[in-house]
Amino acid sequence: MATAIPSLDLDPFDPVVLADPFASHTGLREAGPVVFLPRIGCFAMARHAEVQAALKDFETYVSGRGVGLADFSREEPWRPPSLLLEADPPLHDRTRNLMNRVASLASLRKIMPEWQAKADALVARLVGQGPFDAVPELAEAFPLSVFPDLIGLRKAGREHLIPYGTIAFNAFGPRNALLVEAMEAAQAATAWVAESCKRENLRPGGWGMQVYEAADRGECTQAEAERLVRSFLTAGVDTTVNGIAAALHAFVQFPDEWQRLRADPSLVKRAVEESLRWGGTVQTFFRTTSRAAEIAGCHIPEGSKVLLFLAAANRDPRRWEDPDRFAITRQASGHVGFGFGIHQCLGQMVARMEAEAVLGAMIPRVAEIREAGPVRRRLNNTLHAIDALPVELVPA
Ligand code: OVM
Repeated sequence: MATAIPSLDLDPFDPVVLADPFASHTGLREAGPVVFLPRIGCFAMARHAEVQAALKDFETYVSGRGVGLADFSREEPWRPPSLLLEADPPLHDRTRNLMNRVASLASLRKIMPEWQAKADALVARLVGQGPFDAVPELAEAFPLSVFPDLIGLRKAGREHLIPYGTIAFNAFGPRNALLVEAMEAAQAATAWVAESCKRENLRPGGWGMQVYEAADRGECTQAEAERLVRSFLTAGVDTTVNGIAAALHAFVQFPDEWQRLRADPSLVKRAVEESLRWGGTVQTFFRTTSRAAEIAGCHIPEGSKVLLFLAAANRDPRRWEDPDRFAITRQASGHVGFGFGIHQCLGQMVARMEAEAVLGAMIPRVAEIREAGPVRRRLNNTLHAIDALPVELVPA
């Protein structure tokens, strides 16, 4: 006997839902291990156990038909598919192994002192300056000061990186006003990114050029290298910007946790992990069933789109105690903020290192992170993004 799958009258891409996605998570989790969303014609999972199980079973829940609402076997994707995110084995494993060697922990460790010095200088400038908007001046400024140089991008036009990320993350949802507006606003960004991925526009020594050098060794074609470099540019900026913003926002809302971190700076890695669990930067990703699936006694037919609520899984009370509480001393590992399984975030160490550098710079210098105005959201079909975060950093 199959367990009946309840229907829920929820459009996850409705602006009201996007403005406060956490409000809909309880209903999604409590309706059942699998729910059907007739408003978008997709199945959905929001509990940690099922989200993780689906991510683990990459042969049933495939990525090659797109990880957004569009089924690439029926609809043409808005750009040539990513050779990592929107690919399945064996192609995925070949490209992923190549990219893992480029985006290595060893190369990141080498540059961490340089990143820390940059974060220290940036924070030193912002402390005691009165109120400022932490989104442009810190959450955007820091990643933009380190990541494009890591890839080896040309200097001119880097302002296109965030608008391009906005398009890409909106494109996982329906063709709603958010996507149409992002595309219209950032036509030039798409062209700039395409140009920037070309070999002649990448600096020697950067991660971008290293992908081409892997192509020279026969690990992929030159055309594949160009598209793999695009993955760095698409996935590496908007995500870390909003990850840092979410961490700052968490400490604004839980000031005692900032004092706890200042009292024991060795908690910084835990704090970053907890903000990844709590913050919900990447809210959702889809998979498509390659065959009939059974999960928690529920039957999902072949060819179904399944929406996985990563951020809801990260606050599932079945998995975490008092999940809505931001608590830096908790064991947050096991969160699915970076996904799980073969597609788990390639750049996760970049994201962690950037956040650690920012918090590390703030710990000795900032006695208090004071709210200086209302937080404003930037609605996006995939990201839980912050548009404005007015704060004042009280000097230590
Ligand atoms: C990609 C990619 C990977 C992860 C996330 C993402 C837009 C894109 O390979 O292009 O979001």
